[in-house]
Amino acid sequence: MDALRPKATIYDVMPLKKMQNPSLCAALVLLVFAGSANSAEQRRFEPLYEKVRAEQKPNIIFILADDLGYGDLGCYGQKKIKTPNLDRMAAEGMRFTQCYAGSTVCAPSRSALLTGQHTGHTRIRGNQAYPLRLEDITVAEVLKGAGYKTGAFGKWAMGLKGTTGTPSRQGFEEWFGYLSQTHAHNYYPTQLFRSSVLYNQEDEILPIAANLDGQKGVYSHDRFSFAASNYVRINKYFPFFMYVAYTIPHAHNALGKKTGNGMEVPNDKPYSGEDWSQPEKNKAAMITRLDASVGALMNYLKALRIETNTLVLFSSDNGPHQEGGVDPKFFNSSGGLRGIKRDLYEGGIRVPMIAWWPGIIKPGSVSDQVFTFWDVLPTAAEIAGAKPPENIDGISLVPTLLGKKQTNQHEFLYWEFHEKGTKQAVRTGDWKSVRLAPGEPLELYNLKTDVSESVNVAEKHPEVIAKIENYLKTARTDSERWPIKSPAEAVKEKHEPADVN
Ligand SMILES: [Ca+2]
Ligand SMILES: [Ca+2]
Repeated sequence: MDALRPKATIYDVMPLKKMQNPSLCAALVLLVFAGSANSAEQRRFEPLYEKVRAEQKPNIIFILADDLGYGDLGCYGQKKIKTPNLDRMAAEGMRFTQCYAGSTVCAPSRSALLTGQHTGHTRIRGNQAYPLRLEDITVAEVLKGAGYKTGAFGKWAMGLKGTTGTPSRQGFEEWFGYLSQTHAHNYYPTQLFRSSVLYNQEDEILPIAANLDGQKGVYSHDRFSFAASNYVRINKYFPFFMYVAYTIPHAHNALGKKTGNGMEVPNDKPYSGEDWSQPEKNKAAMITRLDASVGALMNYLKALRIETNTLVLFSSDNGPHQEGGVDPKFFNSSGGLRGIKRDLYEGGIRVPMIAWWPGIIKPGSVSDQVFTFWDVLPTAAEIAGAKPPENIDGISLVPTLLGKKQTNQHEFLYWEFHEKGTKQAVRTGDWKSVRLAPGEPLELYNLKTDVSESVNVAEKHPEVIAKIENYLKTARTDSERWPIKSPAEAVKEKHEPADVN
């Protein structure tokens, strides 16, 4: 696997910038633990943010889990699966209770994340292979334009080799991972793809000999962690944006169909002795392994002394699955919310979100600010001092991260989902509305009093329904590939639904 190990480069002998100065870092760390939440302290945090930005543009890391539910982490109420590092990340940073993924499955969720547009506008609105176009502006392109180094590792799903949607054509200078999401189901692939400006490679196939002939020599997740820490080390003297799209705890569906256990992981530690089914033990082991990887990266940022200049965001692309032999109820993976992956109820789209930035984000904060995947691009752009594209749906959440009042708020949030016909959902204020098929009545729930969406109150609030119907008139532009369809029309279409996740 030495081919994957970047050689020492000119970057490694460049002088330290002031932000890497140990005494300044120590001063910042002292500030973090200095006081309680009051406005005087808040006034101290703000100039620090400006000072950090003035020294060097802050690094931004986005870590994405795959099908991790709202209730799968200890800091979100999980009782059985151990996630000490993510819990620590929340204790040292800000935990969001109302974060929404872009969609309820992989590809459209990532399209919303990367383009700053919800599924009424973003290019990719379903899981079928369909590439981003060159004119689609990604967060990587925005940050690259602001002088950032850009790298992505893991699962891509925004375009196959040879299309306009590959990472190297969408702003990422360094890339290593799976281009196809179906390929990404296999945790022991015999090959992966790599692109690199540094090494002049574009979607070159990287054979993994250790996995040939059914061998299980290299677990891809571990290799992505390795690539991520290398990327940070090589780019530590530059502002960088790194997107780490892990595949845990997604099921290996084909393996699951064959053996009944698609939860593929090197071992089931530390759950081997539990009285659970093997797929559930493996699922827990996968999540704990992911947790350890995130912890190692946080420790590495501290060891490199760049943690006070690096915002790390951790989230998941959609709710928990019922695949590979697991039952999402077993660990209460939806965290008490209604529904799972493929639902537009909260369990399908509400996800964990932890923001960590020692010295800038107040430790142990919990925010009920609504945070959507399409807010990531404008938030990152503001931090980088870049101008976001005009046709986005997101808003910058920098004020929230800094503990300031968030005056800019969404009027409404929107999702559409196109498997077995089109489903739509809207959230405005505390109201959440779901339409299960075109022409069906809107369901209405008050999330403040009924977060599990158990009582449809549509008939009692015609004025809210009228308002949401009005939003729906302007919420979307038509998509050639994903028009609004009834279930009957969807059945007629040959290539839908594809068995990809
Ligand atoms: Ca997913
Ligand atoms: Ca582009």
